[in-house]
Amino acid sequence: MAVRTPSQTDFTSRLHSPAVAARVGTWLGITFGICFLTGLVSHWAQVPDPLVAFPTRPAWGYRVTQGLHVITGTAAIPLLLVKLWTVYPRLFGRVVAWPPRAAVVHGLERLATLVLVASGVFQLVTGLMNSTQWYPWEFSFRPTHYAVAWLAIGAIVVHVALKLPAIRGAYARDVEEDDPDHPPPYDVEHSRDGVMSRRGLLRSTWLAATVAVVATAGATVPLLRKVSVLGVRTGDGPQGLPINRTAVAAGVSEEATGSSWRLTVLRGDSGRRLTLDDLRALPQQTVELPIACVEGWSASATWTGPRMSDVMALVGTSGADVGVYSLQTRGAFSTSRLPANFADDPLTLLALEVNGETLSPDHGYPCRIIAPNRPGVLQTKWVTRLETL
Ligand SMILES: Nc1nc2c(c(=O)[nH]1)N[C@H]1C(S)=C(S)[C@@H](COP(=O)(O)O)O[C@H]1N2
Ligand SMILES: [Mo]
Repeated sequence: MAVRTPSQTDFTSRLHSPAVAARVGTWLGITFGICFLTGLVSHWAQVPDPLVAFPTRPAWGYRVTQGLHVITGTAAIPLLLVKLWTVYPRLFGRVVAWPPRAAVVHGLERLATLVLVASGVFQLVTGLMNSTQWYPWEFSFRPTHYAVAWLAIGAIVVHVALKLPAIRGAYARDVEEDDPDHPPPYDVEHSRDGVMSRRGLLRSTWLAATVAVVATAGATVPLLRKVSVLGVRTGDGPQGLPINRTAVAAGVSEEATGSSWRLTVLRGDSGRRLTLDDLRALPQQTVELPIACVEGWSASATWTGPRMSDVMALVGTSGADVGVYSLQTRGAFSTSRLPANFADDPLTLLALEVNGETLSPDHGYPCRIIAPNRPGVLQTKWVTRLETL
């Protein structure tokens, strides 16, 4: 039997059309755009020493931007799958074009498409895996996801610019109508009507994206908690708050957090060693602040403890970044850097209690950082040392 590569004319479904591609592509562009912008915010919040300080207000800001990041990324998954399916017969199109100018444009278009597909799939797959806490790769997630985001957004800009005439054309007529100037490559008379109209495909696509959002958004939108069957975090957990990593998983023993525990506060050569009772003797504040995990879940809680600025004032004046070190010995989350504007903020606490109870071991007993507008990953638990940087 002779085997041959298919050509575009073999794909006779009317669903493989610019009419569908342009419409799904628009929503894909919107979701990737929101993902990109909210991703920049998340990156800014996490770089150790940014050019411009990340603001401490609004206190709920990171909860909203990171929630949006993960929700729009999730919605983009069904959109990307439909878009790829709609356009994939074009892979089998003519590679060589003539005259040279057309060949250059065509080559560029193909290159942009290749970068776009590769980076888009990479971002959604690694992002989804990250939001389920599955890290089977060797590379560091955040810098990689950040670098590839620029590739993706660049390729989107080139792709949209090159496709603008086709996009305009697609929106100029009804979805079910073909462009008479650019008829489909196959014999329209004998095209397969298939099981679905283009409108039907678009409706199913919007529905799939909505289901994906509703099934996961409850991780951060309290009203949706009950319906979000796929929500990575349910809002349950000891003391009414989910746990990211338990004390056992972090290698933090009961012995280390027992009566021998001390908090070392350092400023240059001068330092203090404080007991838990010393911290309790400082003026106590109660604030309501969310934990907003980069993985997309978030939950609000009431925290009580001394202000960070009051603790640091024990060793001198404020105004410096503070290094935060935990009892956890390994792992990237065992330390964090508290920028000066966060360390001085009246809402930033060295929390001893959550929701009216002493912190449970898993929530960071004896004490943890809680600061406004800060990624969860930087709200360090089991703190043992603070040091001005
Ligand atoms: N020492 C330490 N602190 C940590 C972590 C960690 O792994 N180790 N995880 C962080 C992450 S990713 C999040 S989202 C929050 C979650 O806080 P919770 O487990 O009390 O809800 O803790 C942060 N603090
Ligand atoms: Mo997190």
